[in-house]
Amino acid sequence: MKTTVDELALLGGAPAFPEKLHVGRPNVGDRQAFLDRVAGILDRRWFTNAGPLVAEFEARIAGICGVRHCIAMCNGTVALEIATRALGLKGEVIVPAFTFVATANALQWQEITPVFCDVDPRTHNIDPGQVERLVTPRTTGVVGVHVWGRPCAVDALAELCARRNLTLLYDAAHGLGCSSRGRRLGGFGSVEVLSFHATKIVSTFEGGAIVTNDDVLATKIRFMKNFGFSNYDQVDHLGINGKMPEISAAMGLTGLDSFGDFVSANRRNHERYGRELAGVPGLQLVAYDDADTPNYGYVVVEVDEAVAGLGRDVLYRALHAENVLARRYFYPGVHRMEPYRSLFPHASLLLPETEALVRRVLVLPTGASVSESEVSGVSSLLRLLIGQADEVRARLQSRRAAPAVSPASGAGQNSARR
Ligand code: T4K
Repeated sequence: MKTTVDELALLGGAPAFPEKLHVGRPNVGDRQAFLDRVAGILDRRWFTNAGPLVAEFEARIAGICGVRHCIAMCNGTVALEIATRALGLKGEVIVPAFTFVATANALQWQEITPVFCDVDPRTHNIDPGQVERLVTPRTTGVVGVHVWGRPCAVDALAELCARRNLTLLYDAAHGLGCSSRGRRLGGFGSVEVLSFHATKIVSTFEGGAIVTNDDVLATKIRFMKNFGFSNYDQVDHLGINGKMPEISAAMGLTGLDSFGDFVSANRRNHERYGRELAGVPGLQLVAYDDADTPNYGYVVVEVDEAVAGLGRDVLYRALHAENVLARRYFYPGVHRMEPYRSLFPHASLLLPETEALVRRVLVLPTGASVSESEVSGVSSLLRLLIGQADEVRARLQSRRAAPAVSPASGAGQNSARR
């Protein structure tokens, strides 16, 4: 464990971790169970198109979400696109600016205008009060995102959308197994969309799903993700290829077998970070609401530079230099990414909370492959950095002032610049 500023990799010391420690390292589960399932796929010679493993995976996901239908897909982004198309959204759709870019891209890709909404700084989720102010005659829907698996203000959004005659759907990419006051994510709005990307708590390598209680919509979505086919030779809707292959379902089922263990590992890490970072000035671990059931998939801290003495970006660089690949999700905000930055150059004026949040948030490594001692190691680095913030700042300043010796020498050569 490092105890002095001189040891910090940002200032020329050796990295604390010999291997890179990732935020989104996949959870694997029982390797042999996965390989057995793969052997079954090869034996059956049935690789995709409504295979038995996909059907089993869909049934288990529907069970977890407490809904009647799950339609598995090739990824969460295509699932969002199919969902918005199946729901007939057009014109303008209101989305939070604090989300992964895929939420907005799924709309823009279909020439639906994403209208960026600010978030509640406490929950990081779309603010229903702001949604109301953004509704225009062209608005057809609202996409809530359960950021970090923390449920949106589902009741307020449902009331608002019913009153304004808007379609409500949710991007629940982070939300598998989470619930809001005893009500499971997956059953809110017209549909909810899940992601099973490698970085998600349950992975299918790439993958996603639409879950819903609407029988008619589910049938339509099922056709749409298979080119529109409703039968041999019969196409009833414009469709696309959004199918999940069997090998992905094999991985997903293997992950689901260990889902409880993954949640426990995440929870153990989250609680350990909580204990280790308690009382560190200017560092606030984002807590999950007691009334909700989270999957603890993300460990998120907010950095208050005025109190910590160091800004989020210095901590980010310092951790990267130590091989801790913390992430700044969702910096700089979707509204500041192309094409939105050019299309809506003044969007930030309406997004003060998002603008502040994207400069404060740091996501730390967790998952079943991250051990408690690694959590301790990351936490001790943050304690050292903030505990010695004045010294770190002074040293960084003097390094900036000093003439460079050679491009490869000195601090930061291990630090990623992303
Ligand atoms: N909506 C929301 C709210 C989302 O967060 C996402 C995806 C979507 C929709 C869209 O769902 P999908 O179409 O992806 O199913 C990552 C993921 O690629 C993305 O799925 C996820 N959200 C987002 C939050 O994180 P990047 O750009 O950060 O990916 P990347 O390659 O930098 O990897 C993230 C970390 O995970 C790195 O530290 C490396 C590590 N990693 C990654 C992979 C792929 C591994 O250790 N192993 C791996 O195999 O987006």
